Amino acid sequence: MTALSLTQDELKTLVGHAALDYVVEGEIVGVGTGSTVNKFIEALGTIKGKIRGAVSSSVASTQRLQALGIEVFDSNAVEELAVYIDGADEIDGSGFMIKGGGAALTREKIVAAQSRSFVCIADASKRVQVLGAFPLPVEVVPMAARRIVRQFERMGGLAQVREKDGAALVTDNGQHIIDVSGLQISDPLGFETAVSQWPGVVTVGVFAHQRAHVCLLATPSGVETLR
Ligand code: ABF
Repeated sequence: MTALSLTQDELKTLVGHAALDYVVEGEIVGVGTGSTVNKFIEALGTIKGKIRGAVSSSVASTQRLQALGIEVFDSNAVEELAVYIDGADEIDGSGFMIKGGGAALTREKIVAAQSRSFVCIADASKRVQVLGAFPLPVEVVPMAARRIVRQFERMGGLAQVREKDGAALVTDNGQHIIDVSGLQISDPLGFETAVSQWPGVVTVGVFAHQRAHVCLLATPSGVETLR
């Protein structure tokens, strides 16, 4: 393939459009969150007459979908979804991901769990050998935040409560986010299982049990499909 000279924004547009191939006509599609997904949402607008609607993983994506005239269903009003399309902060060769940079990880994991297939859309900068260079987001109940910070520090991580406008960021679910840097997550399945048990952890941003089945990776040579 010839190398294309594309900006990161153009790469996101490319992969957002490529994801349309995975949308099942006549069905409700699971839609994630983030700047790459925003490109997918724009593309979805061009075929909105061919789908029943969407289940969304964030208030922000819901607003974008509705602005395009795409009906957004409550996840409880829908049974299994054929496909969930979302971005990632990191993805490894097994489809295990770190997600949550946009603070929507809990709803993202819920919609992913409701879907038969997870299609991850990302630019090539997100592909890693081992998860952990991107600070791991963990959504927590606020009263447990300090103790969970200390637990991550005992594992060798550097953890801090995410802030916005000088105060702790509050998620769509009314919770806080802890970002943990300095981890090397060599066993994503075991790590996700263990941290998910800690009291006060709502959702850990390792998506191993809800891994991606397909990864569409935008590269300067075009979109690569990894399975
Ligand atoms: C969501 O959006 C998140 O899980 C992840 O944090 C982020 C990726 O955003 P972007 O596409 O803007 O890099 O999928």
